[in-house]
Amino acid sequence: MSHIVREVDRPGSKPVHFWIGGNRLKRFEEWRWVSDGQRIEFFDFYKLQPNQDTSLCIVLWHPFKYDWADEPCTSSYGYICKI
Ligand SMILES: [Ca+2]
Repeated sequence: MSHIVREVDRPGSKPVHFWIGGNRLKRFEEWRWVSDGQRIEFFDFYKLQPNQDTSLCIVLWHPFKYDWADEPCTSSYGYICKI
């Protein structure tokens, strides 16, 4: 993940959060990749994340040094389509 962070966190760039295409349909359900429905088997959530009932999508969260956080899927952030 460090190569992604280097790419999105360049000196002087505006801090932005990034969707990575992982979500779940309800709290306590499995996290899956939106692209193919595969179950996510590696997680990089920041401590105490995920932590919200209504946050069902995974985002690289800038204040957490781009560790993962759960956020409401309707929030407007940047996105990463393919690694
Ligand atoms: Ca959260």
